[in-house]
Amino acid sequence: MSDTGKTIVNSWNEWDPLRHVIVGRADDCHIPAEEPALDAKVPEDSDMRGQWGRRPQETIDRANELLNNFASQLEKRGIRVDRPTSIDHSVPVETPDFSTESQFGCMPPRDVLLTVGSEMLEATMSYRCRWFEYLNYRPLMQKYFEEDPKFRHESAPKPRLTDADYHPDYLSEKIGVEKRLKWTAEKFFVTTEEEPLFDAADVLRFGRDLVVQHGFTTNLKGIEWLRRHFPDHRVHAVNFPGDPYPIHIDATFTPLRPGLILNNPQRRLPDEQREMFQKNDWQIVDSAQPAHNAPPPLCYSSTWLSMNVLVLDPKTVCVEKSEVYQAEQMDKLGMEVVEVDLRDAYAFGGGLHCCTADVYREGVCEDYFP
Ligand code: ABU
Repeated sequence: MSDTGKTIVNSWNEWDPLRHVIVGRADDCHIPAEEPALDAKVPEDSDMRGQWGRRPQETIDRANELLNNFASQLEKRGIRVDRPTSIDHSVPVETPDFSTESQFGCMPPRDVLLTVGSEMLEATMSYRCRWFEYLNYRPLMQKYFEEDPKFRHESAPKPRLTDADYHPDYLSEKIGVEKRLKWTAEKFFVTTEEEPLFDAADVLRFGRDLVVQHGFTTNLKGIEWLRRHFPDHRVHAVNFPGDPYPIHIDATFTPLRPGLILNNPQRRLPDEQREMFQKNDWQIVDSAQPAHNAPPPLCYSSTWLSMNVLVLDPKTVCVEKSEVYQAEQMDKLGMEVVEVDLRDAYAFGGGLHCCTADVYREGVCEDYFP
């Protein structure tokens, strides 16, 4: 154990100056075989339907090239970057309750790791293929544990992910967007309330307040588990009825600095959930439109990865290079834009926020909503 007493892990929000971050790797990423929660997210007209197996090597190499370049860009700005250690993702996930043919990958870290202050919490996850994904990050967790005497390494209870965790209505081939929108407006999602489930990327950190999306990957029991796990925080459940495939909050609701949030104009936060922001004079503005009409090939995510930006400090933000409308909006909002080429890595699980996980941001836990 280090006797230097150095603080390695500290991050309370999405915008304080970033000093240390994890950037994912595309190594050995797989398109997993069909399974309930994953199928519900794959858009009905997607080129991914019915396909699975290891991703083509040339796409893995290209994604790694872009992720490595992004890591170097951050390092050149003085930010320490760590990378996961890829496990063999071709190994099936087998538990007494289920089995899948392969895993997913070590992208994107934001889905798995939630940093709150000096704690890094491994999420339960809700896809069977992602059950062992935390193992890619264990060497880093061990290192932080050795180096930082205050680091809290936590793991949420592993879920059983039996069929009881998923609503069978979502498993039919063609549901149609209209019905999906009706269901999501009614908060009828693919995951049931069988046991606590959450992905870390459904959580946004605003100091004392955690804002958590209730959707496909996080259920109400998962939100309640977070509430009990973080007793000094206020945990708020939000949902975005305009999203027919609601997973992960970070292409929907993007805080840029204290007092300013971008909201996806197709996935507006309902009026009754805006109260805490309005009462404290926070502005929620519609984000710019994406620059693309469709996601890249074999991509789970929507075109709204345009707003999946990484804030480096309250005046500086990384925006994907081709997302010209988003960059223009950031400029008008007074942010310095750092362009990052990442679109060819989107298929591996997301954009600039997704493909990172905070380790250290300057600052302390503040109350922005007194
Ligand atoms: N992981 C963020 C993806 C959200 C979206 O597809 O819009």
